[in-house]
Amino acid sequence: MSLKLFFAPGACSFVPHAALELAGATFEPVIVKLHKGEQRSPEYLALNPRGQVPVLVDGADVVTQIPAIALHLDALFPQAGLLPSGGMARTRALQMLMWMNNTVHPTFTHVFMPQKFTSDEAAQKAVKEHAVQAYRGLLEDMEVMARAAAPWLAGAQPGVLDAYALTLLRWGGMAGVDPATLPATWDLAQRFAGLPAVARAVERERLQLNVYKPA
Ligand SMILES: N[C@@H](CCC(=O)N[C@@H](CS)C(=O)NCC(=O)O)C(=O)O
Repeated sequence: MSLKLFFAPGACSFVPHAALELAGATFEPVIVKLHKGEQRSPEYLALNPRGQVPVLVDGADVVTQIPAIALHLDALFPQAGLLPSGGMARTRALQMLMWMNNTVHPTFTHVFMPQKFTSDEAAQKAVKEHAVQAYRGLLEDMEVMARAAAPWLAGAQPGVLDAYALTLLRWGGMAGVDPATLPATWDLAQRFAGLPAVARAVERERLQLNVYKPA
């Protein structure tokens, strides 16, 4: 098996990055410098025409989209428990994974890249302000889920949901949300980052967990 992960430090690609480390996988990490626009190079667009990270290359196959990559890694490394193996626990975990990916994540995109949604600068400011409020509310919803973590979001084993929660909480800091106001999520993120396998991904990305700066 030959696995390669295209990732950007601090981006959503942390989810498969942490998952690969949790699974003890041998993989080649390839950094994509988003701030330099490397995701729009012809070579990268040939790999992923959407010009985004993450991209997982498994042999001759290219897999994009975090839920698809998560399911692919879960199938390759069933012993890692990246997701619950079956029953309602798996259904609930997939429900949370899809919500993180299709609701929370794109709301942050409106905070971080309002220029993707309008070229009007005044409108960009309004989009961002509105999205910051919406994002805060979604993190509060995630806090309720983190309070019920036992001890991880999907139950007994750490996995992709915890990696996503850590990422979304870090981004909250950039949106002006103090992680101290979300104590269960903050505790979860610190416990997750402290796992030796996850610490390897944190170190490779040189991630600072708390990036909140008071306004
Ligand atoms: N739906 C995609 C979202 C991926 C995404 O939003 N990637 C961002 C980083 S978090 C990206 O590559 N942005 C670069 C750009 O849009 O130019 C997934 O699940 O993989």
